[in-house]
This record gives sequence, structure tokens and C-alpha cells, in this order.
Amino acid sequence: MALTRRDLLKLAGAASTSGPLGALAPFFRPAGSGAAAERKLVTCCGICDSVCGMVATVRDGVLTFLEGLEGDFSGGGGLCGKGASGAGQLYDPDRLKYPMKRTNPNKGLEEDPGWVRISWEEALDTIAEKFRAALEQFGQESLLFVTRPAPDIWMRFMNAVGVVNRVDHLDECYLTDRVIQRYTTGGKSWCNDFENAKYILLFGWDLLAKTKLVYANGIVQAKDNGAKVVCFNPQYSATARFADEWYPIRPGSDLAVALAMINVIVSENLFNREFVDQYTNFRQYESQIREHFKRYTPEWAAAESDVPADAIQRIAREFATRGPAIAPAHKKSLCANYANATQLVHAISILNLLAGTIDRPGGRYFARTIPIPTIDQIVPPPAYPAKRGRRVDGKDRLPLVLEDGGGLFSTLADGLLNKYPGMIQAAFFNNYTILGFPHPERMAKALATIPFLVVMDFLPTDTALLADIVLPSSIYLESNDLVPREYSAKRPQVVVRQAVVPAMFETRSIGWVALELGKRLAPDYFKNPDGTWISLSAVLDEKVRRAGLANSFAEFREIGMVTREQPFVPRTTFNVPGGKCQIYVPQFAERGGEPLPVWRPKREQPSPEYPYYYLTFIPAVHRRNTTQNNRILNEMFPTNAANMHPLLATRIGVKEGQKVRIRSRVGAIELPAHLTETLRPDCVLVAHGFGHRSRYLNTAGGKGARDSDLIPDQTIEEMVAAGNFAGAASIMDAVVNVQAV
Ligand SMILES: Nc1nc2c(c(=O)[nH]1)N[C@H]1C(S)=C(S)[C@@H](COP(=O)(O)OP(=O)(O)OC[C@H]3O[C@@H](n4cnc5c(=O)[nH]c(N)nc54)[C@H](O)[C@@H]3O)O[C@H]1N2
Ligand SMILES: Nc1nc2c(c(=O)[nH]1)N[C@H]1C(S)=C(S)[C@@H](COP(=O)(O)OP(=O)(O)OC[C@H]3O[C@@H](n4cnc5c(=O)[nH]c(N)nc54)[C@H](O)[C@@H]3O)O[C@H]1N2
Ligand code: SF4
Ligand SMILES: [Mo]
Repeated sequence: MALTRRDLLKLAGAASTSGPLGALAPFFRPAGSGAAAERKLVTCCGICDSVCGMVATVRDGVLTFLEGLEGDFSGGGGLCGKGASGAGQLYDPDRLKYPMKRTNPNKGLEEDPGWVRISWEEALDTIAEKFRAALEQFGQESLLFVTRPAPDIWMRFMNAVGVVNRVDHLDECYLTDRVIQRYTTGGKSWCNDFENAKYILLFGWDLLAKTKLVYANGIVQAKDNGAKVVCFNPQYSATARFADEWYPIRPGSDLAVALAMINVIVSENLFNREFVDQYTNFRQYESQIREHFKRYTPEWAAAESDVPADAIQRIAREFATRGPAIAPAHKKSLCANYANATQLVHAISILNLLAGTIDRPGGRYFARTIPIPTIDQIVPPPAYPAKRGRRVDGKDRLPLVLEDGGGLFSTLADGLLNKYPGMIQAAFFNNYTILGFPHPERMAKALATIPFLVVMDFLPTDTALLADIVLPSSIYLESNDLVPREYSAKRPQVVVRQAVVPAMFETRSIGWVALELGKRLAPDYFKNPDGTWISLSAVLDEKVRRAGLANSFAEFREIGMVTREQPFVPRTTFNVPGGKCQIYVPQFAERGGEPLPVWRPKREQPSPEYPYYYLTFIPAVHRRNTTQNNRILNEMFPTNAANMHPLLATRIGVKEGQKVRIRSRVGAIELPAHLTETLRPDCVLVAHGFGHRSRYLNTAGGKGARDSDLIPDQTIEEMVAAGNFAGAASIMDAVVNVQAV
């Protein structure tokens, strides 16, 4: 994987002029970088869903600087550390550069795959041949796609082939919220209207240190506007420091607090009567609701959560009466951390309904977007084949999850190893890695049982080490696309994503792979009506035209962004059965759940063997498992540590920097202790995203430990038994032992 001289120059060019590497410039400055042709291109960041507008400076074909787009509401004209350091990702010398196949038949993280470079032609032909053979011999259920449901041509490919087993990470993130919201409010209410909120209740979400700028900027503005911020978190997080009140809640017990707050608000009749009477089913089920929550007293909740009863009572009253109040939606903290997340998300949805701010100023809005036609609308496909076969992740046992479409990372290993061994004959991993799964060691073992595995990534990850064929992916800075903003209700917007440089080496997009595999495996679905092959750029042009953005993508590229300002009209009928938001959800009862949220403890409780709670977090300057090899970001945050309170350190007899062994029922890791008073003394906190083992990751490889080695994966039966009917992965639900090494 040697670099050419030209590549090195490109690399050097990026390094010498981008801000954070300035200090290294003398070592990297390329010859003759004097008089240069410079261009500025408007595009958007692709690292998180904030999709901040940005301006790329490109000099002599080399990306030299990324900065925020002035006037863009999403990034507020700025970029976070990850966004600004994109050049470190683009010019990562370890990038996968061309397709490769393994020559060592033995698979394992310690095995050298014996990679040999092959052509795209050979790679695509081999994949098509293996997939066809699996389909013919073993049927649709024998293919596994571990990938997001995007882009639309990739979905078209999977539909055309009849893929039954597509699995994605949503159970680790927002699946539970999406399932619950479908029946309580009628959709994803993710546009948190912080600017009009006067009371903000945060169950864990550390949004200031997560740097989704659109939200982080929003809450700062809220406080400037006089909002009160209350934060529950076992950690004295960045957001906790910013909040007016912070409670070091016991891990996994937010549900108790939320249930008790509902009790206070309902029994004292403090809810927003106008909204609740008109737009929810409260009155229809009033007696059941009142009766149900009575048992959840603030005193009971205090005993479960360590949040004082009088605080719970007062915060509940304030939340109901000092609004507009919001308990914002955001992904993992609420939805995926613990096995009781299904109940927690339902309870929080009820709190927002009682405050009367769903799709109202200061609350959770539904997104208003500019619709962009899909490829299937532009070039209608022949009828897709019916999907027949068993679900390897077992999600057919959770009816509400099954109808949602998302997948289950957390049960995949059990499916591959125990439930359906041998069922999966060929698999395609795109844009995912085993480090994002609970218990990656087990996932690696499970993947090694699949006879033919393709991994598409931009880096030679641990997962790529297990692949039979590795495909090099281009990244967001090398792609052309239209990106609708999902977090904006008041300003429907589409922003351009454009390749600021041509795709490096032989990297390709997943859309291109979909088309090429489609031509080989399901050609009828990839033709225009006149019999010619579909062209990705023609489809993009047509999307631009039909969405009314411009006459072509080239023209839209010049425009950069289209906003359709429109007066905000609050929703009065909701997309739920009966048209009214549901506090009491009869459909949950019909499909294996409870109509009202009930108390359930988290999965794992401290015991004499494992006395401490285990917590993980994502550092502000990293994107989960993607950016640790980015030299700029690695310099800022190179590795992880075992964060613990000095009291805990004293108890186990360790000092700052001394190595400790953290052990759970499924694994053990060793890390240096970092002493901090910002954590409950019964918790150990470890940053996610480290512990890459691939020897081809020269910057991140071998640094730190995999936090998820301590986190058990689960079986579908465990999820059913835990009442986890909206599919939470329980991605933080572990208890551990800590000892000096
Ligand atoms: N920089 C950066 N930002 C990101 C991302 C990224 O990769 N990098 N990813 C984005 C994505 S996909 C997501 S889902 C979000 C995740 O956003 P967060 O959920 O805020 O992410 P984490 O860093 O995992 O934060 C976990 C926090 O939850 C606290 N916590 C743990 N257990 C409990 C509990 O029982 N109760 C309460 N109240 N708090 C608890 C932890 O102490 C920690 O502060 O971040 C988004 N923003
Ligand atoms: N222990 C633990 N596990 C967690 C979490 C946690 O906090 N703790 N957080 C959970 C959450 S909230 C989420 S959202 C998930 C998500 O996690 P993922 O969405 O899986 O994100 P990453 O873990 O960063 O893995 C992304 C992979 O895609 C690759 N990649 C990046 N860009 C591209 C690209 O353009 N093309 C291709 N082909 N590949 C690319 C990266 O190199 C990496 O291997 O992780 C979850 N898992
Ligand atoms: S918040 Fe940071 S990572 Fe997310 S889109 Fe904006 S600049 Fe990119
Ligand atoms: Mo997430």
C-alpha cells in the first residue's frame, strides 16, 4: 500500500496549510507551493447529521482549508473540530486505495489477510458470482447486508435482489424513539426548538460535548434567552456544567424520575389543558392514566435514582408550568443505553405531551423538508421480488420493530452463531465496523463463520481484516449529492454536497457499487425505459430539477443551498391512529408491550462480583469509530482511559496513570486510571472509539482499549423478556469490577 510521490505531495499540501497542523508545516511543505490557483467551494460536512455548511479552499487541486459557511443556521457559520479536520480523513495515508482480496484462508483479527490488489472488474464479478450462487442455492435469506438504508440506489439494489436480512445500527441509536414516536406523536419530532424554549430537561444527552452544532448552538441560545436547563447525568458532563441544575442520577434510573414526574403533573392537574384535551387521548383514558401513575411517587423514584424527592416534585411542577418546556429527543442517551429504554422513551414522550409542546414553539417540532424525489420515482423499477426468509437478527419477534424497518446490531452475533448457524452464506458490510457492536470479539467470531464477506470502508479497519474482498470507499469530501436538513422545521432546506477534489486513488461511492452490482445481478432494475443503463449523474440532475432547486446539479452547485422560508403552521392532526397524540397506546398492548410506561430496572445491577456501573461516552473531537486515525484529531484525543472518582481509586488502591483491569461478565480491558471528581464514585467511564487492532491503521492501531469489549450483546428472547419491545440495544448496560493491575 505504498504512496506515490504525487499522493505524498497532496498530503503535504493539505498539512502545510490547514490550521491545526500548522506547527508541522516546516516538515511537510511541498516544493513550489508559491503561486497557486485557488478555488472556494461551498459544500456541507458529512461527519454528523448537523450537516453544517462549509467552504472548502482548494489550491492546485489540493484541499487546504475547511471553514464554516457564513450565515448558515446549522453550524452557525462555524465547524466543530471534526468538521474542520476533514482533510486529515481525506488525505489519511492509510486509506484503502484499490480493491483487494485475501489470500490467507484463515480468518481472525490476529491473522494477516494476505491482501492482494485486484481490479474493480474482478472484485465486482466475484461478488456478483458469490451472491448469485448463494441466492440460487440457499435463497434470499442467505444474504446479509450490514448497511444503512441509503443511498436510494443502494436500497434499490437490495430490493431488486430481494434482500431479507439488512441490519443497521439503529437499535444502538434512535430506533426506540422512532418506534415509540410513531404511536405517541406520529413521527420523529427531532427539531428541538431551543430558541423558544424556557425550560429544558435533559436526561443524559451531553449535547454541548457532542458538538452537533445545530443543537449545541441552540441550547446556548436558549439560555441566553432565559431558559432554565436541568440535567440528569451520573457524570458532571460539559452540559451538566452549563446547566442551572445537575443531578448525579444513578445509571439506568431516569425512567423512575420520568414516571414520578408524570405522576406529579397528572395528579396535580398541572398539564397544558388546552393541548392535552384537544390533541391527545388523555380524556379517553383518563381514569386508567391517573390510576396507573399513582404508584410512582417521588419518594419511590428518589430511592431508585438518588435524585431527591422534593427535587423531582419541584422540577415536575416547573416543567409543567414554566414553559414552553421540552425534554428533547436525541438518540442514544434516551433510546439505546439501557434495557428499560423503551419505557423511558414512552415516559418522556408523555412528559412532552403533558407540557403541550409537540410541534409547538419551544418544543419538539416535526421536520419540514423540501421533498427530493427518489430514484424509484424518477426511473420506476419493475415490481420487486417478494422477500422470503428468516430474519437473522430475530427482529420478527418484535412486531413494532419489524414494521419499522430498522435492524438489530445487538442480536446479530447470536443469530449468526446460535440461532441460524450456516444460514448466511455471503455478507456485505458497508460503512460499519465491529467496534460499533456490543462485544466486538464475539461479532468477529460470528463474521468468521460467513463463507464470503465483503467490507467496504475508507480505512483498513479491524472488520476489513476479516473480509474476503475489501472495497475502497470515497468519502463525503469526494461525493456529489443533495442533502435535506432533517433538524429544521422553520427553514426547510437542501444543501449541496460536492466533491471538493476528485475521488482519491481507486475509491468509489456505494451508489456506484450498487449500480455496477445491479448491472450484474438484476439488470432489469438498472435500465432506463430506453434500455440504456441508469446514469447516476443524470438521476442527480433530475432530482435537482424535480425538487425545483435548479436546472441541473452543476447549477445547484453554484447556488449551494436552497431555503424555503414558510410560516410555521403547528400540526393539529397527528399521524397516529385516531389523529390525536396517544399517551395511552393501545397498539403497544396489542403487540407485546404495555399501553402506559411501567417501571423496569436496567439489565445489569451491581453485585459483589461486579460492584460498579460502566459508562461510555463519545469524545467531542471524534466521530465514534471513524476519526481515531485522523492525525489531526488523534493528536487532540489519542487514546482512552479508565475515568474514576478519587474515592474509587483510593478504595482499589490506584493512583493517576496506574493501569487498571476492568472486567465485566463478558470481557476485560486494561487502561490507565484517570482520576476525576466529575463522576459518581460507583461508576467507571471509558471513551468509545479506541482499541483498533488493525496493523494497517498506523495512527490509531493499538492505541487504547475497546470499550465495547465489556458490553454484552443480547438475544431476542432477552429483549422480549425485558419488555424491550421497541428494540433498544442496551449499549451501556453493563456492570464491572475494577482492580489495579
Ligand atoms: N463529537 C461527536 N458528537 C456526536 C457523535 C459523535 O460520534 N461524535 N454522535 C452523534 C450520535 S449518533 C449520537 S447518538 C449522540 C449521542 O449523544 P450522547 O448520548 O450525549 O453521547 P455519549 O457521549 O455516549 O454520552 C453519554 C452520556 O450519557 C451519560 N449517561 C450514562 N448513563 C446515564 C444514565 O443512566 N442517565 C443519564 N441521565 N445519563 C447517563 C454519560 O455519563 C454521558 O455523559 O451524539 C451525536 N453527536
Ligand atoms: N460501546 C459503544 N458502542 C456504540 C456507541 C457507544 O457510545 N458506545 N454509540 C452507538 C451509536 S449512538 C451509534 S450512532 C453507532 C454508530 O456507529 P457507526 O455508524 O457504525 O459509526 P462508526 O462506529 O464510526 O463506524 C463507521 C465505520 O464506517 C467507516 N466509514 C466512515 N465513513 C465512511 C464512508 O464514507 N464510506 C464507507 N464505506 N465507510 C465509512 C468508518 O471507517 C467505520 O469503520 O455506534 C453505537 N455503538
Ligand atoms: S457538527 Fe461538526 S461533525 Fe457535525 S456536521 Fe457540523 S462540523 Fe460536521
Ligand atoms: Mo447515535
